[in-house]
Amino acid sequence: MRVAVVGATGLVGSVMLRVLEERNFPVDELIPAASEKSVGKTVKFKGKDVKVCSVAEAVKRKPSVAIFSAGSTASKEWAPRFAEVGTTVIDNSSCWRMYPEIPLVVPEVNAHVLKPEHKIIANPNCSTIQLVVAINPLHLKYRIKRIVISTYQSVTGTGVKAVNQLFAERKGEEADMVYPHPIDLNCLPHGGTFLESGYTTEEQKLIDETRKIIGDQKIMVSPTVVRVPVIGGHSESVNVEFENDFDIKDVVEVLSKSPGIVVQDEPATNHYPMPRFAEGKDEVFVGRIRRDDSQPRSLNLWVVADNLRKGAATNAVQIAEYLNSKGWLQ
Ligand code: 11C
Repeated sequence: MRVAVVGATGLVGSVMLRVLEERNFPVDELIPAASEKSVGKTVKFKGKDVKVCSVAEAVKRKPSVAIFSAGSTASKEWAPRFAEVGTTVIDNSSCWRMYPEIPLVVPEVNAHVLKPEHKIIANPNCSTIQLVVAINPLHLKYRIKRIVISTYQSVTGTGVKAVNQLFAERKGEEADMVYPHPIDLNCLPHGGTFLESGYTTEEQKLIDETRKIIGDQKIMVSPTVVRVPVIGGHSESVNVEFENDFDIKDVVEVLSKSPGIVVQDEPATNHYPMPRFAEGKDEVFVGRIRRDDSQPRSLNLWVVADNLRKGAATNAVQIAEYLNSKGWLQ
């Protein structure tokens, strides 16, 4: 199989290469592509140096699958060109996610929406992916009415320049400012850009993408996105109100048996999910599972995942694995 990784030199692109290697995706030919300034550089794949080519060159090589992590502008321009030559595109940007005809997929939740004719498939936003992996099994059993979510998002979600800002500030060096404020020893209630509604683009994605992936437009979502001086993963405080009541032991059992979830919930030994320990892992970690006594049929959860892996690269590779298992990649 010929596999193109578009944006191969970026933060998510480099994790994508590692995930393809680790999961032993059947790559016969890797086609790392990036913007003109990176053409000619090399990336390491399975112990070999592979030359980075232009995106136009990657299209010419008609890959079986192209996994994009190069931003919305590149996806808008190039995804249709790959699709025209028969390549299936799995796109990490927000560009295609809300088009009704484009599937938005988290394999544990809605792989069933994929069809052989889909040539562009959208990978959701990182904070949505970990949320829906954790709550969909509970939705299937108890039906979700409303979610109140506050996120604690890693600077890696913004990109390598944000990581550099954090560490420059920490060392007392002059930092290139990616955020409008210092990020070290601080929290910014600001992810993405502000919309007229007063919400941010990151918050709006949590509303729209959650409904689309779970397939229920009636679910109410009340989000607050916060950027925190953390690397390793995004954390989420999630309050869920259900239509039907639950038994807390059953909730723990459902979560423990659901694919992609690891329950870490032993308060007596201070065992709960944390981004430092989610880093490098593919699962979604769920803990602090407790009834919300302030209103009926409501539950509190703490949900953590590595935003570059399950939140981006791993989810994209899992989609590719699903397509391959069906024999839908050329
Ligand atoms: C963040 N979730 O942490 C973002 C990064 O729509 O795919 C990914 C943005 C997106 O800032």
